[in-house]
Amino acid sequence: MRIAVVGATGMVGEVMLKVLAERNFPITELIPVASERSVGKEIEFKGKKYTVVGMQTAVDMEADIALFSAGGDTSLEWAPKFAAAGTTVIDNSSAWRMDPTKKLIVPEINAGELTAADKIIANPNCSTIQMVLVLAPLHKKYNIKRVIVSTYQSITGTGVKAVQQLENEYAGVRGEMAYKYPIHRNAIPQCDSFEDNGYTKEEMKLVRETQKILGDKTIAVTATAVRVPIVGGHSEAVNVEFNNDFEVSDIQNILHHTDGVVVQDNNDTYTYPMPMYAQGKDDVFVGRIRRDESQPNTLNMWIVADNLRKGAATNTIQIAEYLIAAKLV
Ligand code: A2P
Ligand code: 11C
Repeated sequence: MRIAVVGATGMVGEVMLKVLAERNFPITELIPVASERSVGKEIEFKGKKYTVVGMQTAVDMEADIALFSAGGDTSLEWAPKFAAAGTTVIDNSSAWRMDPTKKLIVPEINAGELTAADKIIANPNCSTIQMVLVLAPLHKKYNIKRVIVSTYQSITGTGVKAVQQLENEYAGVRGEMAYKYPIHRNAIPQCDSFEDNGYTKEEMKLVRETQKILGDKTIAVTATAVRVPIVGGHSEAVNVEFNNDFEVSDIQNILHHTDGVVVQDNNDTYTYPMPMYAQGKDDVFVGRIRRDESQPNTLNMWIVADNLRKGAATNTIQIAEYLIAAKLV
């Protein structure tokens, strides 16, 4: 496979290169792509050096698959051009996710929807992926009525600028601010910009993307997304009300047998998911699984994943692996 990584010099792009190497993805030619600023720069992949090319050069190279993580505007402009050249685009930005003509894929849940005609495929938002991976098997069995989610999101979701801001704050150095406020010793109840309804875009992604991936618009979701000074991953407190009753032990058992999910749930040994342990891992970790005693058929959970891995690079690459295995590229 000839693979273009668009945004290869960025935070997610770098993790994509790492994950491609780790998984021994079948690459015959790697094409690192970034903005004109980076053209000619060298990046390393599996001990070899590759030169970064610009967008039009990459389109003309007609790769089999392009993994995009270069922001929404770049995707809106360039993904159709790659697709027109015969390249299948898997896009990690929010540009195409809610487009009714595009599929929004978490491979363990809905890769079966993909066909060879899908030339632009959307990768969901990081905070959505880790939540729906846990919700999907529970929805199948107990039917979800409503989800209330509060997130504690890593600064790596914002990109290099945010990591730099936190490091500057640690060091007491003045520098460019990724956020409107200091992030060190703080929690900022705003991820992404605000929509007209008073929610942030990140909060509405959790609502809309969950309904699209689970294929059920009747699932009610409400979210509060908060940025915290953490680098290892996103954490989520998730309260789920089902239409049907459940046993907590059955929930644990289902999640034990769910691909991509690891249950870490033992109060006696203080075992629960934390971003410092999720960092660098491809799984989604779930714990603190307990009944919400305030109303019937309701569950509380704590879900953690590395937002740059399963939340972004790993999920994108798993979609590419599926396309190859199913002979759709
Ligand atoms: P560059 O490094 O040349 O700016 P992050 O989200 O970590 O900041 O990374 C964004 C990625 O998207 C980088 O690889 C960046 O390249 C790339 N990128 C940003 N704007 C464009 C653009 N207009 N065309 C192509 N790539 C872009
Ligand atoms: C965050 N979820 O942590 C964002 C990052 O829609 O792909 C990715 C934004 C997106 O802030």
